[in-house]
Amino acid sequence: MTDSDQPLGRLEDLPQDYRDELTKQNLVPLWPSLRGVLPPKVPTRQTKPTFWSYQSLKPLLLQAGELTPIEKAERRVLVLANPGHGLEKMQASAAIYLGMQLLLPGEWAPSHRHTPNAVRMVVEGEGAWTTVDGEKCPMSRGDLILTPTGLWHEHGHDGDQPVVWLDVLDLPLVYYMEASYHINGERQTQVPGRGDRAYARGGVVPTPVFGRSGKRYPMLRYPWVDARAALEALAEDQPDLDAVQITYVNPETGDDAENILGFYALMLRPGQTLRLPARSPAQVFHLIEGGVEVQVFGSSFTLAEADTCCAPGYEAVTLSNRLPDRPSFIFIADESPLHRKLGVYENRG
Ligand code: GTQ
Repeated sequence: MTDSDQPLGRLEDLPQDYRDELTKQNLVPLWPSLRGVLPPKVPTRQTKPTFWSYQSLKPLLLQAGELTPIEKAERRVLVLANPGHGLEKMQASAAIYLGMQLLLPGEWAPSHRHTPNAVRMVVEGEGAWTTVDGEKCPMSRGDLILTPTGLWHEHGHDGDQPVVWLDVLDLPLVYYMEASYHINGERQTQVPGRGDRAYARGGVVPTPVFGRSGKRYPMLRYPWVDARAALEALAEDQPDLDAVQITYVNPETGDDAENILGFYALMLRPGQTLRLPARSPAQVFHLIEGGVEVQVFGSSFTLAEADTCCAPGYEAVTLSNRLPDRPSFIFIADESPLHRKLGVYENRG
């Protein structure tokens, strides 16, 4: 037995009148809780590997469209909640919030801005758009749209079928920090200019006379056609490359697209199995195309298109493409930018 395994004194070992006096003065003895907050070697994780089937949740989401008008919801969302944290906490992991949002033809989710950062991954339906700080971003399947901290955003829908997208926010962390709030605003006026066009070609960036744009968020929409083409080119160009993966970045600086959560797209070659090493951040996997089995920490999930699952940090994850003749494409969100900034990022292999 090493020192760190020594059992420490318990609360019950202390006389009741002493404990009462501590409580009266808002004091707590550390030692009965020390191992709880600083467990040996591996952190305690509330985040349980959890799977959400799109086919199963979609009828409930459409039902929400009948039960609750958009005016009564503002954002008509079913939250993908991790039972390990308690469903009422509405979190997928310590820092990640996931929601499936429904917008029906003609509906409008009014303009607001808030401190948490968000992205939307479009799941199905055509004709919707999100306007972010005046830039109107069309929403097509697989597109990633950023609504970073403090930027005005509203959603509208000119198509004729329901549109569904996956919201990924760092809400649990920002709420925990007591820094989460929103402000409602007026309908935005569209401004000219589209980041997804200006930055459509990698390696070259717009350079107005006085230098680079200097915008923290120069690109707000990452079209799936471009991300997918980048993955296919990578795979073709490097036949031996295992992790055919791209990161969604700020095209001006190469930094992560947002400050707290990281966003990636991964292509699995036909029949490929890929082991992701055990790293400290929790992760979310959402299948854009194909069929994938995800194994993590004794759980195994079979993801069909539009299905989502999450994995706690400090666990290796194995991804297998179940299709022998076609690639599969996964959207991944994780807590890496946060862990790196805090200095707690680990890769344990
Ligand atoms: O679309 O602005 O899932 O503000 C949660 C909070 C979506 C949104 C969510 C939000 C939004």
